[in-house]
Amino acid sequence: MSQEDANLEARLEEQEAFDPPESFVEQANVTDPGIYEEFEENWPDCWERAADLISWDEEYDTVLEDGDAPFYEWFTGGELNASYNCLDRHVEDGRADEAAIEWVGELGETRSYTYDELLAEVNEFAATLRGLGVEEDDVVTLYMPMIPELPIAMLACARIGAPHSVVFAGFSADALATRMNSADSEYLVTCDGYYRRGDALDHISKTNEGLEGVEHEVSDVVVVDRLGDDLEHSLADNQHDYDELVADYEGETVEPVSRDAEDMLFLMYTSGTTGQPKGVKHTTGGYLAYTAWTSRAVLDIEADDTYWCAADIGWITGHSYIVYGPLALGTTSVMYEGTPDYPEKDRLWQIVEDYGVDIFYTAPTAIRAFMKWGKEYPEKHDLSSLRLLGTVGEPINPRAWKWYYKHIGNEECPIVDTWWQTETGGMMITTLPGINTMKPGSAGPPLPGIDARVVSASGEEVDAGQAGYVTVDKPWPGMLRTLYNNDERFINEYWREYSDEETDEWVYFPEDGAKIDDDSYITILGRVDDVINVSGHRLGTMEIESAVVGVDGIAEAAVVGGDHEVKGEAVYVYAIPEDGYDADAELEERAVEGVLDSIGPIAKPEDVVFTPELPKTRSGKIMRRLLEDIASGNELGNTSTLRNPGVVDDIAAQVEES
Ligand code: 6R9
Repeated sequence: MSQEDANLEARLEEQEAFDPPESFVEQANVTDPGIYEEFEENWPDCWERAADLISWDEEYDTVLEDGDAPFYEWFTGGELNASYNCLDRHVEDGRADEAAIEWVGELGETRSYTYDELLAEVNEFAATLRGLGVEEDDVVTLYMPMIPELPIAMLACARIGAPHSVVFAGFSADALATRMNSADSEYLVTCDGYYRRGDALDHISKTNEGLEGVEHEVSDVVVVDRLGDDLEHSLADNQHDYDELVADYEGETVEPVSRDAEDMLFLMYTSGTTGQPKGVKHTTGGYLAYTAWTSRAVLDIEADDTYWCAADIGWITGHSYIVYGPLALGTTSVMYEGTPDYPEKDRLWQIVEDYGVDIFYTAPTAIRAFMKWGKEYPEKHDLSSLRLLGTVGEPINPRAWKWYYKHIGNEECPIVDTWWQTETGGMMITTLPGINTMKPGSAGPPLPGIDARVVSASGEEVDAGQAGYVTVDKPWPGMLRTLYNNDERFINEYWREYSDEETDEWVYFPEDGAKIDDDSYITILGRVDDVINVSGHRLGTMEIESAVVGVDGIAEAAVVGGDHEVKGEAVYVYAIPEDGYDADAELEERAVEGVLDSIGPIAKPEDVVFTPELPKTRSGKIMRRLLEDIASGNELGNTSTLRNPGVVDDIAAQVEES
């Protein structure tokens, strides 16, 4: 390292607060610090500012309807169509020839869709879905990787008022079946396969295996041909080739259906405390207004920008900030099919340079990988088009933040560290990039109008410097409305903990721990439930445990998250073999297979440790904390409350050996 570099590193390391660069502030969408007070004084009508970013077919009568809390309703009486808002209105505004989606395939091919072209594709696929018999309110499952047909299908569903349920393509056949069963979904759009690191991956076999587990009749399956001759496969009677089917509807248009603001736009399944994934329900008006508003205020998106969220549309981040928010604002959204290190570790920076990306949004796990690969990769490229950087999905450590700030942003781009969840629909806690000082590692204050706090177990706000739990004490437009077909679980999961049902005061509990700083900034510490965060992806330990226990030869298992340098957390399995089975490499392999089959490669265990016993309290509960400490290589906590304290040392010794 040169002396100059070393000085710079030393300066950065010490610096704890960063003011937004002047050049950014001068042009930012939101710059008046008075916005916080304005929202507070004018709550809930302040949210009309978000609703004003949307075109309504029918104006709403009421901003917030809280008569049946916590089943809140937003912008009631209003009617709108999300696909109209993301497409038609921009075409009508004379922006037909502006790029809506710039797609980059892993093998190097590109596809560019102007707003006019995207609208035409969406119209044709909407007509196709109608032709298959899809009606308003039928849930259509989309099991697709990062190919343009995915956002096209989402917007086509939105156009005809059919909620979509996107299942991440990396999820297993079982996961597809569970979600289709839960949503009673009779239609599926999928593809033959896709490319990963240059290899053609078979997706249709996995799809077919999943379909075998669907308990009701599936009317139609539409299959996008992504691999051409690279994969031979046959189609069953109810399966149709996407292109052939759509060809029958060439040039057709479909009038966007006016949806009630509170009609469901989509379902998104996410992991929770129990083994069953939760079907988070988002509605049309509040969600679209909220994602558009946060895209504008936090990501600073303008129509003329080229914006890139390098997430997968199979997760909420991609729904809100690749598709709905950015397209509602009429910007250009970049979509990349592949991995960041294929063919080389500078792939993303090549794309930033090629497209002149203005705004880049990714996860800390990716940033830690970039750091590991080295600054020479971004240095090969001209990244001067960048104006703003963002992160999402997990806490970012200050070192990674500073690396991102310096080596990607050249100290000229503010970073927004945005805390939010599948359930919140959009960002909740983050700095506003044109207003607030940034503190690496701390997400920042709650957004204007968001009443997030850090409280103790009994619900009292904690003092500065103290840790506690995040709560949100007032509703917001992007919030989930319920868990699909399960109002009771909705109340139990999110509202029971801190609400006072007698006085009808409802408090949302996101199940995250946090610390409050003396300037009211919130530092998120992580999940406080049985959910672990692997590379920014949310996984339920219970789901993984049931997969492991489902393997022949395994009697009991405990799954925990342990610290991991790049992934943040990684999956560690502790398992007791059944009598008569050897704790050998074969059993370990089958345990890993079990997880891959029931969830997918993202949940792949880092290590499987066999043990004759698991550490348990006297009441028989597995002490996960201790296993987490072992997995993370931490000092072991108190073991005196255990029924079987000796087992902990045995396990720890075994882990050290391996
Ligand atoms: C958007 C998304 C939600 C969980 C959430 C929290 C963690 C998300 C974060 C963050 C620290 C951030 N999380 N953003 N933790 N800082 N900026 O990731 O949704 O997949 O539902 O995960 O992710 O623990 O509760 P989702």
